[in-house]
Amino acid sequence: MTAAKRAFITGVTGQDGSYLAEFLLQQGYHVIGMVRRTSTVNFERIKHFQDQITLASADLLDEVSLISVLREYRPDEVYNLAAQSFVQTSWGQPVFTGDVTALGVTRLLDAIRVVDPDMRFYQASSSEMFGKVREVPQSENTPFYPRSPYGVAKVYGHWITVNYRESYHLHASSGILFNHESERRGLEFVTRKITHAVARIKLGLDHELRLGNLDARRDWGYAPDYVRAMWLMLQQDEPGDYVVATGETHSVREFAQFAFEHVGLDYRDYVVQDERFMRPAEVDLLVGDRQRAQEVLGWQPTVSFADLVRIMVDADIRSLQPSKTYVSA
Ligand code: NAP
Ligand code: G4F
Repeated sequence: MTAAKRAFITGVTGQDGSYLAEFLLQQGYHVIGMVRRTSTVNFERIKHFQDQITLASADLLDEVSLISVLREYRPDEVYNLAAQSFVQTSWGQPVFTGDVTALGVTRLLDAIRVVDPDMRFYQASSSEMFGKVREVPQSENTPFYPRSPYGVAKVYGHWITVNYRESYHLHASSGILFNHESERRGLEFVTRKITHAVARIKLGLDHELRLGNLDARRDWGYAPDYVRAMWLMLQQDEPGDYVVATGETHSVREFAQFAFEHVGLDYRDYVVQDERFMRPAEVDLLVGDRQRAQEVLGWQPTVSFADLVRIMVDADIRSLQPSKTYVSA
């Protein structure tokens, strides 16, 4: 019998890390999830399978800790999902964002180079790198024009991955993932902010939802689909970069409209525009061209925009009203 493959995930406590860990467990992997020290435990997203994975303590800010955990666990595959991932925060904390989201990638790549350059590497690149878009739709060949300290940090992380691939022949790949959401999405991101507010309003717990730019457009997919693409990239003979997207774009306004409609309400009665949630520089339109991922990886999304909104609203209603059965409009 061959030994189970070992996968090391940074950011395992986050949305994507939790779905990727579950996916890899289903594939028979031994999963090692990297966690950083916190004063209270934040294992909400992984607690239902925590006993099936190994937790390893380290931090993207500390290279020695990364070398130590890689030496100890000797993974076959390393998935770098950890980041300061909230765009709005990156203006308030630009240096910290650069340290974790940009230089953190170099620390991890360098740890791989030192410990075992045969480890395969996945970098969580982002459609935020396209920013003020140079073409529509955006593909692997579209030039980057980031519009936030977060986007700039991700461009650095992307190119240092390419550089280590070319300099040291690492099997290092980047997934340029467009926005992907789920019932595990952080409450500060606009989709979950909307679905959580819709649930609270429907249940009589709130009366309004304050949002920023309603006209921004995103290519929104379902997170469990997207972690499958990460794994597929590391199963290829050759490393590479792939856009992962649905190919559809919708505005924040449409997301709110669909979410309120799902519970029989009109978003115009509840949504209030609030300057506090506007950004110093906005990414107006994202829509991805996933042709390469579809042809080479055989990847395509399985959840439509309308179903994504429904899944998230229903989950928020269930979580706020766990003892009752709710029938949506
Ligand atoms: P998320 O929910 O915000 O999770 C981020 C993870 O990073 C958390 O587990 C967090 O740990 C960890 N982390 C932050 N700083 C760290 C540090 N210094 N050392 C170690 N761990 C640290 O993000 P996500 O939505 O799952 O996204 C996963 C990755 O994909 C991120 O790199 C993000 O930038 C990128 N991405 C996301 C999307 C999307 O639409 N979701 C699209 C493109 C790219 P704590 O729990 O301790 O805070
Ligand atoms: O949900 P958001 O905060 O996501 P954003 O900025 O697109 O970033 C997410 O996707 C990226 C991939 O493209 C990831 F790399 C990144 O880590 C993160 O996961 O905002 C989406 C849009 C923006 O245009 C924002 O201005 O929604 C607009 N928006 C309008 N009102 C709002 C709000 N965003 C938030 N968070 N809160 C609002 O009240």
